[in-house]
Amino acid sequence: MAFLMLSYPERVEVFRRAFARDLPSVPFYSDATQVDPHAVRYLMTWTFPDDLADRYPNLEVIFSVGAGIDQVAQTPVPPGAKLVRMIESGLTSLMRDYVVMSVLALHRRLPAYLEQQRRHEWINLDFVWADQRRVSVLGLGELGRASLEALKPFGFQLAGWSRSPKNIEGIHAYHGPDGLRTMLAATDILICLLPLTNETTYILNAELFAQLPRGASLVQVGRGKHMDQDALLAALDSGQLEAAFVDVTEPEPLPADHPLWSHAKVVLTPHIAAHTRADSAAAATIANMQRILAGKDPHGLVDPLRGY
Ligand code: NDP
Ligand code: OXD
Repeated sequence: MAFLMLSYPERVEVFRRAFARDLPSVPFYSDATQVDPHAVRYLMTWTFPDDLADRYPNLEVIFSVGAGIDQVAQTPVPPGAKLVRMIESGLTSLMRDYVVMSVLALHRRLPAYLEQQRRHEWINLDFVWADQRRVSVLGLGELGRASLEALKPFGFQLAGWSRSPKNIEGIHAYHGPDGLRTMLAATDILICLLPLTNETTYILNAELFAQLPRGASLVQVGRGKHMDQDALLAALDSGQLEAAFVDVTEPEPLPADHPLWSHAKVVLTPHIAAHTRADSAAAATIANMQRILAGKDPHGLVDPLRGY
């Protein structure tokens, strides 16, 4: 039995030390040429090749190094193998920070003030009190819920949307297509924290933007393929949307001449909202391995039918 981790050396070293200390019964490898492919039962990686099942015929669990698993959605998983996405406190805290930063910046109209600064203008813009600002999250999973919890102390009116009904203290929870329509009509700042699936591809489109109140703003931290970028540009240019933080694009990076690079109403960041932290991810993975070895389902088990 072996655990093979394919990632960059600094991260691998942290995992190697953690496995040696906390799970010495599971041999840990990071060099695919050094391990008998038949012994590999557990694989941690970001992407994997199409011939995975032939290479590692006894694979039982594939762990994604990151929270998303859309990068492998089209790749065949060996029959019977489970797919597990990353749930770990370091990644969650980074996302929480990014969402709070961008929501506060949009709430206090930072993109408009930066534009005024570029024009050497000293003008007080209208503002809205936090308790009158409606902030909604698409996706009430690990990252959506943590972001909403972090926004609570500011006093915003908070809402979220998921596939299944939820009951979360202090949050208006909506679900399904009707719930989405109702939530959008009462949203000033919309955050996308959905997984990319067949159902959520291009969910941020002209029709959705039109359902938001005029002058709403967007934080796009899901995946590039969630958003029709031309629709975003049109909504910003028409004033339907006031501003947007965009962390994920299609493609990444954008071509040098793409209008999103220099749009005055857009803050563009290079897919840095969150990433996996080696030490906390190693601890979470070892805890998951202990669950698996005890015959339990790991946290973050992906449902192949739902696609997340
Ligand atoms: P989870 O799987 O924990 O949560 C997903 C949420 O989305 C769930 O609440 C789920 O509903 C909801 N959802 C899924 N499909 C639908 C649908 N069709 N309609 C309504 N709701 C839906 O994911 P995480 O919170 O861990 O991660 C979310 C995403 O964040 C990742 O998949 C990735 O795309 C993105 N991400 C971006 C990063 C960045 O740096 N920009 C870093 C890490 C992640 P239900 O609860 O009912 O199942
Ligand atoms: C992730 C990411 O999914 O970094 O973890 O986007």
